[in-house]
Amino acid sequence: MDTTHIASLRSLAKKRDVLIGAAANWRALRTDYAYREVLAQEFDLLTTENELKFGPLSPRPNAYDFGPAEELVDFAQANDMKIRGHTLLWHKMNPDWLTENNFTRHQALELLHKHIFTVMAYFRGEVYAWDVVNEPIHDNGGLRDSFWLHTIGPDYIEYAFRWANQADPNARLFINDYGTEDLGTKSDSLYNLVKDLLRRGTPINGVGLQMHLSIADSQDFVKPPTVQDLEENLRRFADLGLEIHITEMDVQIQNLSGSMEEQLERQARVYEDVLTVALRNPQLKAFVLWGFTDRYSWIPKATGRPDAPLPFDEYYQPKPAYEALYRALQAA
Ligand code: 9MR
Repeated sequence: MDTTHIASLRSLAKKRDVLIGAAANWRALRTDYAYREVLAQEFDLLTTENELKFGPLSPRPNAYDFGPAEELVDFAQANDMKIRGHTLLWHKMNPDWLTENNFTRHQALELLHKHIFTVMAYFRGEVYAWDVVNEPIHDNGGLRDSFWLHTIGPDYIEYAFRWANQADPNARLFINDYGTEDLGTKSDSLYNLVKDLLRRGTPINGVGLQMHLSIADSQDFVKPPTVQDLEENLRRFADLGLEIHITEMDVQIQNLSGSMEEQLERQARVYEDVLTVALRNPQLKAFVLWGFTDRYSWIPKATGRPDAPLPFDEYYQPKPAYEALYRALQAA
């Protein structure tokens, strides 16, 4: 670590009364000492990257393995970090026994109820915020097809929030999606969905904007929102009385032209702009990165290309993006 950093991101964030977090995974936590050190030093919020998804938790019917998730929770507690539970319902990473049986609507509702109560009761009081429903909006607007949508129907979302609220009344309940950071069809759909949920009295506390961005010109991926769009979008969600979490930020630079130094500077500017704008909104309560070191990012695996999307390099050295986050927190 560069010794010119007197403070850490978490100490700066604390002054501004916002949480700064990173997604973490069990394997890295288990095997990599430096990973644990930097995670605990810089962040005061930990999101479970995969360990609380339905498939990993319950590969066989009627059986749950909480071991890996529990290790993440224990680590967070030992280091005075809060936990974001990710995620109760998603269209991906579901167990085969769930998706490959022809369950009826009634059976699916029972399974949903059981899943929410089993998982949330287990971690009651320990998980500060849950992504109750993840990525419910289709990229073209409208609801995304999933086991839950086609088996239960659109009201699966409302059921999920009501049951989550019963299972742990003190947990903050979030709806989380990507591509909803700027103003556009998908973001409008999310806005209209939560507005409608609120009108029906659904217990939903906040909206998670993932913020998986790419500045690589040739990539079909979410581009950074303009400062104006982001500001306006955050304002409209905040005006509904919702909390805002930035939940999964990373910035792809693969295929960018220019020297590595220039690429990392461009990346840093995106981090700085997004955090600066987000911090201007009083409803911004947490700012979370999807990992923190390039060593374990999901992106090279998912895109099949090398990348460096996070604020620490593979050797845990802070990159310009780290300096950018630091500056943005200091200035807030
Ligand atoms: O980072 C996660 C990766 O390890 C998994 O293989 C992948 C499975 O689809 O999910 C990744 O996390 C996703 C998150 O749960 C929801 N938003 C998008 C994230 C990146 O794909």
